[in-house]
Amino acid sequence: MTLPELTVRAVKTTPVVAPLKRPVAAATGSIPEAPLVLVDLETDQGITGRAYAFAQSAIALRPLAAMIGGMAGLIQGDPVAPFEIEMKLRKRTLLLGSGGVAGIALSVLDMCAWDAAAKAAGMPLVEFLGGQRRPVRAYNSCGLWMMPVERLANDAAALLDEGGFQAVKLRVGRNTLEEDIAAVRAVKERIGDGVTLMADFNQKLSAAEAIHRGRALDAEGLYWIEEPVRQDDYDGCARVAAAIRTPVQIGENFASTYEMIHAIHAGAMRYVMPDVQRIGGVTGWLRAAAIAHAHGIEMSSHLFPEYSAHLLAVTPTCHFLEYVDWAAPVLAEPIEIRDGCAVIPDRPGAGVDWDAAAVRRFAVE
Ligand code: SMN
Ligand code: MG
Repeated sequence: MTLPELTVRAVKTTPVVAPLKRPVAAATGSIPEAPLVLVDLETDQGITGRAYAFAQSAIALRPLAAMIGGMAGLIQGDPVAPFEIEMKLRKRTLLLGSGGVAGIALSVLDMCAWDAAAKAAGMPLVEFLGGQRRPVRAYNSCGLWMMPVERLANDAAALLDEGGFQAVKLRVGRNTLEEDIAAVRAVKERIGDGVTLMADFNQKLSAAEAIHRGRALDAEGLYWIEEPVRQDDYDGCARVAAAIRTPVQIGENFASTYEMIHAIHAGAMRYVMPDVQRIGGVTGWLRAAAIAHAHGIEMSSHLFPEYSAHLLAVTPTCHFLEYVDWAAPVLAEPIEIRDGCAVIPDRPGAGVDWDAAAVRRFAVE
C-alpha cells in the first residue's frame, strides 16, 4: 500500500460552548457547559484531519485556540507524518513545557495528523494502527455528580439504561466520609453487585484523609478509587495506594509519558487512565500503552471516547473506556454505545465530523 502524500495547508480552530445534558459538578469544581475547540487540519490534497480539545474552563477557550493556531504555523507545508510532526512540535515547544494549554495544543494537532493520515489510507484509525474494529468495554461517566444523595439512585439507573452499560462512575469527596459512604450505598443498592462502580475524588483529599476514607470505603465494594489526592503528589498517592485495598486509579492529568513513569516508580497507582489530549495525542498514547504493557498495568481512557475507542483497541492492557457525551451536540455522528461497549465506527479516520448547524449555534466569537 502506498499512502498519498499529504502536506499541511492550514489549521482552522472553532471555539464552541456546547450544552451539557448533565452539567459537571465534581468535588473540586463545576463545569456548566463544555468549552471545546474544534480543530480542522486541512491538507493540500483536500483531506481534513479533525479532533476537538476540551478547554476545562471557558477562560481557557481563546488561549487554547490561539496556541493551537500558533503551533500550527510551525508545521505548515510539512508532510502529514504524525511521528515527525510530534517530534518537531515537542522540540519547538520544549521551553513551554508539556502541560497546560501547550500540551493540549500539541496533542490535538497530533490527533488531527493521525486522523488525516488514516483517512488518506481509507482506514478507520484502529486499522491504520494495526488493530481491528471491536467493541470496547465502557463505563458511563456522564453523571452521578455532587447532587443530593436522594437523587443518586435514579441517576445511576438512568445512566445504565443509556446504552446497556454495566459500569458507572460516582463522584465522591463530599464534606464528610459519612456522606461519601451514604452516596456509595445509595448507588450500590440500586445497581446491585453485578454492576461495576468506580468512585472519583477529583484530587480533593490530603493523603491522611484519603487513607482514612479509603479504608472505610474498602468495605463498600468500589472497583477503583480515582485521584484521591492532588494529581502531582505521587508520593502521597503511593501512601494511599499502599494503605487501602481498593485499587487506586490516576493518570488523567499526566502531561507526558515521563510523568506516567514517575508515578509508576513512586507506586502511586494500581490502574492508569491517560487522557489522549494531555499524554501527547495518538503518538503519546501509543507510548503510554507500551509503558503500561511493560509494567503489567491495566489502562483505561479519560474523556474523548471517539479517539479513545480506537486507541484502547490497540492497547495491550485495555481496561475501560470512559464514556462522556460532552462533544455529542456538535458531532455529526456521536459514538454509539451498544451493550455497554463503544462501537468503533466503520469510517476512515477517527470518525469525528462536525454538525455544521450545531457548530454555528454554539460557536463563540
Ligand atoms: C473529570 C474530568 C474532567 C472534568 C471533570 C471531571 C473527572 C473524570 O475527573 O475522570 O471524568
Ligand atoms: Mg477523574
